[in-house]
Amino acid sequence: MKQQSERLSQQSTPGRLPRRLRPRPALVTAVAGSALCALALSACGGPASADAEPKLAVSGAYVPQPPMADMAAGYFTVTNTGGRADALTSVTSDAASSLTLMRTTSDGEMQGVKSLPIPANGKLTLSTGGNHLMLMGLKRKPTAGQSVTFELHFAKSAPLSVRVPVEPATYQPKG
Ligand SMILES: [Cu+2]
Repeated sequence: MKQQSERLSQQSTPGRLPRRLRPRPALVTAVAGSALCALALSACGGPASADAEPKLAVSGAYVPQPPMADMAAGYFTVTNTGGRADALTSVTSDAASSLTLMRTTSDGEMQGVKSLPIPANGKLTLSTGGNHLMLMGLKRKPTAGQSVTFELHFAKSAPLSVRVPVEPATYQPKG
């Protein structure tokens, strides 16, 4: 009966609380919110070994404003938090008729490739001087402040559509 009497005393307490302790509804909402966050975290952040599928996300995508109107480059990172590898097999865009995945060899030469690997629990990075996307047959010259759309196609995962900002030619990505 101890619990019941505590509950009773709690119920009767608010009326006697000093004014500064009264905004209880806000407090209750905050607690419920953090409980939901904890649930979501435990649902999504489980051990990778229990997850035999690739789980992909795209970040840091941009197109530097090209010097000429016939060719541009695209850069982005694909992060795989799943326990299975995947591969980027092609990219399509509303901005260009021909997009080619390229890698830069150790001699500094560019080479078109059919796909780029995305390791399990790893990432594929397209960045200046390394792997990149070449856009040819531009429908119009991409200008800083605009954006284009990339649709990324993968060997296993469903395609991902990404809105990609056009940055000034001198843009340096952070990190
Ligand atoms: Cu290239």
